[in-house]
Amino acid sequence: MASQTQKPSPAGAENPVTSAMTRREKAISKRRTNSVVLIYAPLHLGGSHKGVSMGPAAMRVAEVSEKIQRLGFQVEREIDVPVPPSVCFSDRATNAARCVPEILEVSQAVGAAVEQALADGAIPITIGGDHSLAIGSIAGVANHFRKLQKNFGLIWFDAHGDINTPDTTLSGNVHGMPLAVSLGHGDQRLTELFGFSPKVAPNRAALVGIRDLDDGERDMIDRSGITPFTMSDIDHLGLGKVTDLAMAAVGADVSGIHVSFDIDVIDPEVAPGVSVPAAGGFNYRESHFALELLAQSDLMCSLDIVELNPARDLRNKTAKLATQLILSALGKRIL
Ligand SMILES: [Mn+2]
Repeated sequence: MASQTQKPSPAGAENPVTSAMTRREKAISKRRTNSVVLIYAPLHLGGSHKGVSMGPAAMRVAEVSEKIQRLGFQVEREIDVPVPPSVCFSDRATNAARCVPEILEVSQAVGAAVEQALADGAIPITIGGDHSLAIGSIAGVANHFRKLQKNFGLIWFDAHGDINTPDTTLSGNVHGMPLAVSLGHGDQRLTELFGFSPKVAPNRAALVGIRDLDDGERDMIDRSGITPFTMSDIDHLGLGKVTDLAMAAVGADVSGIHVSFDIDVIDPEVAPGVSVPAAGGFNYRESHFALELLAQSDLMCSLDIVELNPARDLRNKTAKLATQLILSALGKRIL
């Protein structure tokens, strides 16, 4: 009989299925919050590719809100940030930095929404749109922690440096400048958003995954004092180790880490739906693993997912991946 062949479990041994459930329950119970606010910012004025304005719609098609709720989170609000018309876009007369007043208007709205979400105890997730929206989201995070007299760290995942200024830019596109702006360099109308600068100290900022830099950006990375991790570093050490090092570099004495995730950090074979693809990026599992590690640290306070360009995507593949990456960042686990 089966009952005679079954040995009683030795004391202390756990059923692997039961212990797996316990692990998951433990992970959920130690989350910093069970609330999320989704901020959709279909901003395309920072780059030359209008398709990024369809990013929020593609993420809704991929059911980002429903999937976050299925993971056990409350989606408290879904905010659609209005974007001004793109008449500024053809204005090459001010090509040092195009569409600054319009991007500033969007940044103010994004920043206010992010700050309010943090004040309400939620994780704001800003879905772009091009990367210039991070000027706003990081300003909102900075304003929140400044009022509490606390610090935050910044991990910026990107194939590109996004650290140009009007003096170094080759295109005038502000989506190549938001990291510089957040560190206090560049157009003063942007750096002075909410009346203080810099938004983040360079010793609390890391740039991960870079492989396509302008010459001016190389100098700026050297001079800025941020901690860079190139794709060569990732080849050498692995992305798990590099993510640990990035968290250690920015995470001393902080109450949270803002993650600004440009989908172009992923290899275009895996994530084709981006505006400025660069070969040689993260593979599928690496992309998830970096965000899983951040989730396990429970340090991520806020997240940007940017540069999704559905006009270049294949059957919404990249939006589906971006949705799954958000779930990994929020703590979705294999077991
Ligand atoms: Mn970027």
